[in-house]
Amino acid sequence: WPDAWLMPDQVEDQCAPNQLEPNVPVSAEQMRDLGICYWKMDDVDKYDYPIKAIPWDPKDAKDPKLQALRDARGYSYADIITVHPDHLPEFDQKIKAFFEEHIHDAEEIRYIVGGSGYFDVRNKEDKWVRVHVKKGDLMTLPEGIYHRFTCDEDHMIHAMRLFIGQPVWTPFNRPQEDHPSRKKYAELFLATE
Ligand code: KMT
Ligand code: NI
Repeated sequence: WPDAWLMPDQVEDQCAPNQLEPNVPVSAEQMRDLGICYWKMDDVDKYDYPIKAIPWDPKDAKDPKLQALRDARGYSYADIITVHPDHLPEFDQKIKAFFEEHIHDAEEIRYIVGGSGYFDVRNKEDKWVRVHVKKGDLMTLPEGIYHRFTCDEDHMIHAMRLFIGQPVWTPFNRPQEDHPSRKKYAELFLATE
């Protein structure tokens, strides 16, 4: 599992690690309890993923582990997004939007094929947990979890975005307490008994 830690409520530089003083690590088990799934993928470099933001057919997956995951979970769409000022159109606007706290009405699936970055998710106490994803990490965030994304200090990430069916990336910014996806998440993962 990737490194993860608690964050302060407010940050000055979103790309800095922003650990508490002293650092409070968050375990794989705690992340699993929030509904996050994780796979360490083998040999990313072997499969030569395009490093530009282009659609990419998951049927072309030569990686048997990715193939198996796709089959098991029904992922039928994939593309590759490169978050870097020279590669992402409207970079400034996008990076700002990624860092707004939001939910989706579907699972968010990211396979990091190059670079690194931070996914921040809210834990059960509504505190930010920062997850440092790197090349080879495949992580899913469940439907309805409050989260955000930022580059780290290397300012470069290539991520395969997978989806079941026609992709919809629409973020619903917090608050969304009445959104069906949020209610579903709360019932599944935040219920007290
Ligand atoms: C998201 O959902 O925030 C993104 O797609 C960001 C880029 S994926 C590393
Ligand atoms: Ni998102």
